[in-house]
Amino acid sequence: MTLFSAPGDPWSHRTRIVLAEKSIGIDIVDVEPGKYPEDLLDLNPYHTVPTLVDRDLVLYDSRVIIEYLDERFPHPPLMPVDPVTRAQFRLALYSIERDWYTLLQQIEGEDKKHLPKLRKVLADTIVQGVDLFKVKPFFLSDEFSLVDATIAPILWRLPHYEVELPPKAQPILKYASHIFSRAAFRDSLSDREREMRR
Ligand SMILES: N[C@@H](CCC(=O)N[C@@H](CS)C(=O)NCC(=O)O)C(=O)O
Repeated sequence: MTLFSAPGDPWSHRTRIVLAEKSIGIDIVDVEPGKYPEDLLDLNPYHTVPTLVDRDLVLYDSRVIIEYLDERFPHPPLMPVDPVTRAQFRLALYSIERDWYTLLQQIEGEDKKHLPKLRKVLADTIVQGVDLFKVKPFFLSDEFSLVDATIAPILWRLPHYEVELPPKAQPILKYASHIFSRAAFRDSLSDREREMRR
């Protein structure tokens, strides 16, 4: 299997976290946004990373990829079994992608004028969910899940993008250091991501 991944991209990062949690051996091809190689452009009509190649199967969109990995490599399972909790976790994935990832993408974008406002909106959006991080060691669960793999790349990047969480976000910071201390999380980091917190 091959994963085309950008070293600073949070969508690629969540895919690398899932690979590391499941100890899946894979060739990771580092590519730079705007300079993707021809073979990647031919494989993925949307010209995005991450893109996974598993023999004849080509998958893009990190959600499609991580759900495939969880089904193809069932141990350890990264989604709950019961349909209601699964649906709730899928809803959490949807909200984090739609709210947190979209805001981070805007912060990464060109328009410096709106940066302070966008940083504050992202911090406020994250803090809104603080109670969800008080209940269990992982996101609403005793076990690490795809939701944790999705949250972690954003929390990891907050200092790099100068997004400051207020004091009441303490349970989120505690949750974050718990996730960041996992061996799989450390293994998932590209050199560029390591630099983000040096
Ligand atoms: N929803 C997609 C988003 C992927 C995405 O936007 N990837 C960026 C990473 S930088 C990308 O490849 N953009 C195209 C480009 O920069 O040329 C996913 O989950 O994979």
